[in-house]
Amino acid sequence: MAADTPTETLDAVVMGAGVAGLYQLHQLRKEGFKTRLFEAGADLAGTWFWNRYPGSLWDEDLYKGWTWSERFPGQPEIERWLHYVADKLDLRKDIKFNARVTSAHYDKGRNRWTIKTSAGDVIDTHYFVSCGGMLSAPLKTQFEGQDKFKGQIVYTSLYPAEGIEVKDKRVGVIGVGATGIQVIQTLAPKSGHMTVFARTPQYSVKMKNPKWGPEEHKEYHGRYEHTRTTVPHTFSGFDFDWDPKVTWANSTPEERQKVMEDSYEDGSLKIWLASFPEIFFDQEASDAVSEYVAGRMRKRLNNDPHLVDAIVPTLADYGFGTHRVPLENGYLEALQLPNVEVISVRKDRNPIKRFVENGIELEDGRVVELDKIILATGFDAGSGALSRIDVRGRDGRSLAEEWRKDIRTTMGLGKHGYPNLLMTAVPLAPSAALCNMTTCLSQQTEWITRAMVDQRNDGKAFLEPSAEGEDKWVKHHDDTANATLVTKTNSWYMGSNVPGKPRRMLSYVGGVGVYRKKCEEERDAGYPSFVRA
Ligand code: NA7
Repeated sequence: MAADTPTETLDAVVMGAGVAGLYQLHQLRKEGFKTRLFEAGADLAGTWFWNRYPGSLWDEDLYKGWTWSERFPGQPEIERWLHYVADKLDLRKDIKFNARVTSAHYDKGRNRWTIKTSAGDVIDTHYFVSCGGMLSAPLKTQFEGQDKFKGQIVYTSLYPAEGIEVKDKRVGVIGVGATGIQVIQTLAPKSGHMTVFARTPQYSVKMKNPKWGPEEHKEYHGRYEHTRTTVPHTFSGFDFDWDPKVTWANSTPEERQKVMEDSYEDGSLKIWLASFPEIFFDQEASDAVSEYVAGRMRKRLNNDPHLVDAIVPTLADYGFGTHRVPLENGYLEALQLPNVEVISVRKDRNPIKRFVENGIELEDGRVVELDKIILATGFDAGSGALSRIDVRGRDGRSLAEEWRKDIRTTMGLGKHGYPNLLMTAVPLAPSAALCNMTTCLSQQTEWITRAMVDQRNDGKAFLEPSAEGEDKWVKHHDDTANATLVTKTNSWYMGSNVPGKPRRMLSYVGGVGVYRKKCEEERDAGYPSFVRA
C-alpha cells in the first residue's frame, strides 16, 4: 500500500480525548457524522481539570448519575469521571489510543484533509476538529548543563503515574505557578528535604475544599437546571458572577473591605472573578485587591521577611489577577516546614546559573545538592498543541509558521487559510484563562457541531474564516484585551513565557457569556465571518 493510501475515510477526525474531545465525538456521532477520535495517550487523557462542573452539564443523566467526593476534586477522581462518561456513552469504540496526530494536510482540489498518526493511520477526512487542549504542550525547559545532572529530572506534565519516591531524598522544585504550588504543598511534608526555586512571586488564594456527603450531593444534583441555565452566561463560566450592584466605584471603604473578605473566604476564585470588575482595568481597585491578597499571604507566612520577599508579589511586580490565580491548600505553611528552603532566583536576587552533576549552581556560586529536580516550568499555551503538528492549510501554508509570526484565529474556532479545520482551546477565545474550561469547551464543541450540521443542511462542504472576518475578530479581541491591565503583566497569558512567541493576550477577556452571545450571533447571521461553499 502506498504511504498515502488512506487506511480509513471519515467525515470527521477529532484529536484529543479530554473533556472537549469526548463531548465532540459524542455530538458528532449523534448527528450521524462518521467520526473517529485519535488520542496520543494510552487511555482517556485530558490536561488539568480544576473545576467542579465537568461537562456533564450537557446531559442530565450523566450529571445526576455521579457524586463528587469533595468541592474541588483531584486529578484521579476527574479521571474516573472521564471514564464514567466514556463508558456511559460507549465512546471507546470510536477512539484510537496510542495514536498521536503527526500531520494534517488540506487538499484544495478535493476539499479533504489527510491526517496521519504515529500509529500508521492515514485518514481521509472532510473535517479536522482539534481538541488538543490549551495547556497540553509542556515547555521542555533547558537549563545549561541539564544533561550533566546525575539525579532524576521530572517534568510535572509527564509525571510518572506511579509517583516518585521523595522520602529521605533532596528534592528541588523549579516553578511556583499553579503546578509548582500543588507539587510543593503535596510533596514538601513527605520529602527528606525540599528546595523551592522561586522566580516571580505569585499571588495565591486559600482554597476551601470540604468533603461532600449525602446532603451536598442532594444539593448538587438539585441545582442541575439552575447551573445549566446560569453558568454558561457568567463572566468566567463559573457558578458565580459579578454582582452588577457592587462596583469599586460605588462602594464605601467598609463595603469594599467586606466584599474582599467575603469573596476571599469563599475559598474559590471568587475574589478574582466575582469581587469588583474594576480590578481588571482600574489601577486603584487593582492595587487595593492585590494588597488585600498579599496581606493575607504575608500573615500566613508570619511576616517572615525572606519568605515574603521570595513568595509574595508587591504592587511593583504586577496586579492580582492579571495572570492566573492559583488556589492553594497548605502551600504557604509547607514553605515554613523545617525541611524546606526557599531560594529567590529572581534576576536581581540569586538566579539559577546551571545544572551540575550533583544539583543546581546559583549565580553566587552556591551549589544546592539534590537527588531529584521537579520542573514545574509551564506550557506553550494555546498555540502549542497544534504548532507541534505539521498542519498545512490551503496552498501548503503552515500553521506553526504562521503562529510563530502572529497568533491569529477567528473566534478561536477557525483560522483563515485552513478550511474545515475547527478548533477548541486555541488562542483568542475565552479558554483556560479567566474561564472555567469545561463551560467554554462545551460551548465551543456545540458551536462546531451546529456549524457542521448547518453546512450539511445547506448543502455546503467548504467552511473557512474570511480574511476580513478574522481581522475583525482579532481587532475586537485586541481592543478588549488592551483596555485591561492584563496585557501589562508577563505570563503565559501573553505568551511571554516562551522565548520568541509573539506577544498577544491568548485568551478572550470579554467574558464567557459575551463570547457565547457573539458566537450565536455569528451563526444566526449565517456565518458572515466565514466563506461557505
Ligand atoms: P506557569 O504558571 O507558567 O508557571 C511556571 C513557573 O515556572 C513560574 O513560576 C515560572 O517563573 C517558572 N519558571 C519557568 N522557567 C523558569 C526558569 N528558567 N527559572 C526559574 N523559574 C522558571 O505554569 P504552571 O504549569 O504552573 O501553570 C499553568 C497553568 O496550568 C495554570 O495557569 C493553570 O491555568 C493550569 P516566572 O513566572 O516565569 O518567573
